[in-house]
Amino acid sequence: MSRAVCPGSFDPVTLGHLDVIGRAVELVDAVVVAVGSNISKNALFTPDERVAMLQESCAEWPSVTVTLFSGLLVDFCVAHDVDVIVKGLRSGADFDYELAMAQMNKRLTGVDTAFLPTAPHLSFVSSSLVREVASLGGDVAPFVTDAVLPRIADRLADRTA
Ligand code: COD
Repeated sequence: MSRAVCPGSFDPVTLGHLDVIGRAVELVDAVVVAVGSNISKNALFTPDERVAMLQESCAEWPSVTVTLFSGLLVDFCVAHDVDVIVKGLRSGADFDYELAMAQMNKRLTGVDTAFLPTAPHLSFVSSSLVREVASLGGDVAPFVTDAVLPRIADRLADRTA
């Protein structure tokens, strides 16, 4: 059985992430979506909240499981029998950043990384821009699922209350 991991911060999950996860579903038997549990200063959602949003967003794919991870991604891969890391590439900047990580991960434990080119209509979508646009009052409905949208609004309302 082939198993891939789609790792990320997912703060919050966007349609760009889901496009990559959905395409990974077509390529392997099982997909583990691994949510990094490090909390950055600018985080909008807790790791557990990100897992919950991903579980809702991936409910249509029975072969997808969502879990938290901490520490090295390659250690997670060994512990969960992951054959391949799947990442999305939006730009040359993504490639430069991801290439070194892919090579390091390969060197550490032999796990390979497969890159999926972003869907053109989602190439400009990132969690950080969604957070910024939403926090400044812009409409992010085209970039996230119907389940995620109200959670962003609620969280931002809590922060300004
Ligand atoms: N279209 C296509 N792909 C997209 C889009 C989009 N619109 N948006 C995001 N993606 C892709 C990204 O390119 C990335 O591949 C993935 O989705 C996740 O993106 P983010 O932004 O949610 O997550 P990142 O990039 O912050 O996650 C980084 C990791 C947590 C995966 C990374 O830091 C990691 O592996 N950390 C573990 C520690 C470790 O092992 N360190 C050593 C590395 S060598």
